[in-house]
Amino acid sequence: MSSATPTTGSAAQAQRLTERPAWKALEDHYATMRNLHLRQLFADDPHRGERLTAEAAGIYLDYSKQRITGETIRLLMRLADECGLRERIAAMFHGERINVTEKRAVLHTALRAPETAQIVVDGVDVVPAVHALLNRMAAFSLQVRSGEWQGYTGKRIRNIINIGIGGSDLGPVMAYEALRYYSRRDMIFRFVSNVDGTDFEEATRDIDPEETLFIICSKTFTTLETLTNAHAARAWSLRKLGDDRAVRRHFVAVSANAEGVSRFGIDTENMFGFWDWVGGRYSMDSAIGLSTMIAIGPENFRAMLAGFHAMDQHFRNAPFAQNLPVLMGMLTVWNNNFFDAQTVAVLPYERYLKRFPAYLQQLTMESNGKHVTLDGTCVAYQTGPIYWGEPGTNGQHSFYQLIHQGTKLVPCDFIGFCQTLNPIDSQHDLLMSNLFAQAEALAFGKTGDEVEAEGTPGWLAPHRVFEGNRPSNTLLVKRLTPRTLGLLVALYEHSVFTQGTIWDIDSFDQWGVELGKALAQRVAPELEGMDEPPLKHDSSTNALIRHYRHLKNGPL
Ligand code: G6Q
Repeated sequence: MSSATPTTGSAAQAQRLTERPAWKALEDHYATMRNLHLRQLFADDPHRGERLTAEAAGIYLDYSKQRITGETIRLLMRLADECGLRERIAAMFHGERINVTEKRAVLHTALRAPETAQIVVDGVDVVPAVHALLNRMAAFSLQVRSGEWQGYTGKRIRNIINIGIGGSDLGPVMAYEALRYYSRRDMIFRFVSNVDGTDFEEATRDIDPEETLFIICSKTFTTLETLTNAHAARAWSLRKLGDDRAVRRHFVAVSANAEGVSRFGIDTENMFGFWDWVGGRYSMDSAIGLSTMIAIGPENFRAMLAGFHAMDQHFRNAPFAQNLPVLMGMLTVWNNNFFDAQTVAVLPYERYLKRFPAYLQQLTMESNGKHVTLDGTCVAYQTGPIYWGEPGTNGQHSFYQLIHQGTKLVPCDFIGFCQTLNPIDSQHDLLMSNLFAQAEALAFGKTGDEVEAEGTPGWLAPHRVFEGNRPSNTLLVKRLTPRTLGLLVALYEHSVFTQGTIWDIDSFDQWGVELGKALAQRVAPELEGMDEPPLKHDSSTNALIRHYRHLKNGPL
């Protein structure tokens, strides 16, 4: 049920976050918690490690290594209630226009709703259209996978190149890498996003245009990088294929802009659409996931959607204190706003999730990197933290030093799987022992006494002390499958929404990307040609442009 007028936040939002009773109670509570050590908290409660956990749909969350007590959770849940989280969740699932600055509904959850669901936007049930599109994608994917869809010269398609950027790239790349185990190994999948010509060149230098299909992914079909690369792709294809008619067999588009697609020369019969209620960074299970579906097949893609949906249901229905996204979101608020943690490290102990932190960077930071509330007032508190990370164990030999002994508090999300997809001797146990050990070391550290008892000389002892008390979550999942990937992504999506609701910001717009884009359009013509253009920027930008032009036009 969409509302005709934009929702400007529930009545609950009228009160400022820092004025709320639960916020004030959390401030008092923080004063009692800030010097408490996890060593003490675990000593006080022998069952803490079992008690402060939650499990849903096959994901086990251990949050006992957070600097919290039962009281912290109680207060955080009270804050969630006071901020109207329950109503906001309902508003999102019902298709209200909760993206207020763009006046849009936010319905990525409809993309994975079962056929039996009914979700009405502007008087129309969107579920049949979602499934019709999924069926078209499936039919096309099967044609490509079986070889029935041939290139212009009759050759089988062996290479899929996805061209898109931001939300039209990061989800597809992450999902392909994450589910590579399930993918067609006799096909090549590549992703071109950057306007840097190197991206396109390296993706195409060793493949044959006769066997290559480009998927041009752009919701707006106006994005500079994507259109530039799409033109490069057409020129590259036609250099070998020679005939404009070849475009039909080698280019498909995913877009909401049919006019733009046909202007580019792609037959709209080869276009997969989507809707304005799907935000770019929430679109990996829309038609933007076409490359994923071709890679892993429609059945696996649907299993991934089922995973997303299971987490949606859990988020919508589970009591807050057992609700994984709510717990993770509220713990992030606790660390961010009370312990003043500036970042969150996401540390998957699973090589296939190597692009997961990069994917989460857009999901979290484009969503919650905002400085005004829904009604345009400047916030008086911190909003979204910086997300970053790398797969374990590699990170251990790099930045973990700072997490263990640096002066900054870096809350960590460890993610591990109990069954490996690639068993080699006992390597998986080794990998997982590192995950468990790192979370343990961060929480409990090593005291000066312990260091001395090992016979460490006095001058070295301070360097070997680990103060501990560094918070982490551990997420354990049985096995990495399309379904569990869907569960994990939806878990973070809803955790982001939970955080945004508390901070009273619009997690679904992205005005912060506009200014730089507009300025680049002004600069671009100033870099061209041989005549020195008049420059009207600040002295730094002017000098940089002159320096660039000088070297660019000089000898090699
Ligand atoms: C995501 C953003 C952004 C968007 C890209 C690509 O939420 O909206 O990352 O996905 O700018 O946009 P197009 O798909 O329109 O090319």
